[in-house]
Amino acid sequence: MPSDEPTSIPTLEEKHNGVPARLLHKAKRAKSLIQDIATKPLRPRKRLPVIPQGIERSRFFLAIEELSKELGDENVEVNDKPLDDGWYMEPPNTHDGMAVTDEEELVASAVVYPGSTDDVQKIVLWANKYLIPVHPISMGRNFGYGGAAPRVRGAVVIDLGKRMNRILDINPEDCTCLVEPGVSYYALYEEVQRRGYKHLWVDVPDLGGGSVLGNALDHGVGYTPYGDHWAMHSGLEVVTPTGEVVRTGMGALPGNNTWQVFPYGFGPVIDGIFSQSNYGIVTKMGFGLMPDPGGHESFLYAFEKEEDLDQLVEIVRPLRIAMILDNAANIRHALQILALSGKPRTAFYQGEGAFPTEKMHEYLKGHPYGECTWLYFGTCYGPKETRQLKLDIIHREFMKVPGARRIDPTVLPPSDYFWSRDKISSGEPDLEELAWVNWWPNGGHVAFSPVAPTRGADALRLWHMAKKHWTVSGLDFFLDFVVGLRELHLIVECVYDRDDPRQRSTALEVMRALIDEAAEQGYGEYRTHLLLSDQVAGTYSWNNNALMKFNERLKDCLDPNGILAPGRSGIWPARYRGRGWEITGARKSSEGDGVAPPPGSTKL
Ligand code: EUG
Repeated sequence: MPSDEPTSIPTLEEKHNGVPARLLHKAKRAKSLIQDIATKPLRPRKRLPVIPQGIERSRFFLAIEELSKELGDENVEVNDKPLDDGWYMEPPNTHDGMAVTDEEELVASAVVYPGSTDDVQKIVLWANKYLIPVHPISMGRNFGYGGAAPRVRGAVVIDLGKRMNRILDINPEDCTCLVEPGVSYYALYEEVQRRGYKHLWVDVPDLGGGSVLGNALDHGVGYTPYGDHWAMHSGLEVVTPTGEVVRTGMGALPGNNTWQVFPYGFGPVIDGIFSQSNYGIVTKMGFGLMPDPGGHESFLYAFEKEEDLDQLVEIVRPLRIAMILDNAANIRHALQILALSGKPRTAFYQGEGAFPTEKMHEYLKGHPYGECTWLYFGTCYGPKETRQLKLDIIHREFMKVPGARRIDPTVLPPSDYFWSRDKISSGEPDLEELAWVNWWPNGGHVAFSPVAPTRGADALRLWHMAKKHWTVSGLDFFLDFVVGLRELHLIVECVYDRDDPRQRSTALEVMRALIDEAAEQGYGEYRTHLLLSDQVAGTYSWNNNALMKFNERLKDCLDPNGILAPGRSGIWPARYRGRGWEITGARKSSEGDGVAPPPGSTKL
């Protein structure tokens, strides 16, 4: 890692993806913790830039020159420098800063910076002219799922966020907003405060650096009662792969004043085909903002035994569906609490293999949370008398689990992670969640994210499945059971040293094994890493892959030249299909070109 001073961290005033000034001290601490143990060097690279398959080198440069003329030289950058992984607050836009394969595999040939929807159209038309694959990112912080990386090596990354980062509207009466791709949760929150809209909350995920628009497109989750980001959106503006511009919902009606208040408009709701897809580039998106409910109170319960998960989840289901539990449940495995200290694993244990459970319990004895296996972080909303009714029911129900303990927040120090969850659950984005990536030097993470019904038996089955692979892999997993409303998303984050090829390939292999094993038992992922997309898409195979066939028909119709994010969510355009681009697990990555078709395949 380059030896930057932690003070070089850009703030929101300086950069669209910077850190709010009020969190700069936390960012400095996080960065220096990462730097303290970083060992991964910048490596020299060969024959740059990487050119996408199917185009001559000289023609590629000609195309780049033409685009530079259209957008301005300063808005087209060839990726010919060493791959600097940066860190969360200073993420790369040329590759995945947490690569789980050889870092050269998923890299851009160039990055372009549109300044308007017009510019995005120009880029798309250019890509069609030269048959160059393009890969849009909002802010590139899709960490654990591929970051900023394109699936097709050498694709041109369209970094939307750098210049398209305006908050176009915040409406304090309707409680809505309209944003461009480069608006982070940090930026939106700060702007709401700056305008003095104290009654408006922004629903924020565990970390606030992500794009509000991008997170919703990827079906991200937050922790106020408005936690389902996709469900809370209203209205898109989209550039299609052939360069048309479409507004969805009420946005199609000229002169409307309802774009952000009624998501459906008239006719088919096409918004869905632009989420987790490669059918269009979303340039504007509207959202509902929750009014301050008049108070909130966070709570924390600890559960002793692994098997308690069964009873706990059975208790959670009816309470959550009835919205007595009024934000997304966050049930964490206690090992993550050790990692949230920001200390590396070696500070707790120097041995090989999965972290020993006894060790975890030993350390927790000295922690304010005490010895336990699961922790439930939750929040109730409303004025005292309203929320107390809910808190009392929750307490009565949770305490039915033998050994359950309520942890009194008033005894927790102000620096405790609990207070970070309390902020996030009341719409204030934070930065604490980063700490666990430091479990290993050069820490990276990749997620296995299956969906289950909120049932004890399912939660337990997924836990046992994860635990088996955790033990065998020898890497550690951080588990988070998040109950949206009726469904449970289990998030298993596998952490690794991204400069250790053995750990990286173990992490990827264990993800592949989990995806297959989960599918055999009827579970599918809600989101996945771009290298695992083909495999996950393959598990959604009902009726002879009818869904993928439909997706492919849409793709070929909307993107006849197959230029937009080929392979995204396992959807390959006709030009690429059946030529060896799909990675389903049988093929191992190889140095440098493991994501392109193997030798002997039909070229594009
Ligand atoms: C997290 C949550 C997610 C996800 C990836 C990570 C949080 C980790 C609820 O969805 O997909 C602490």
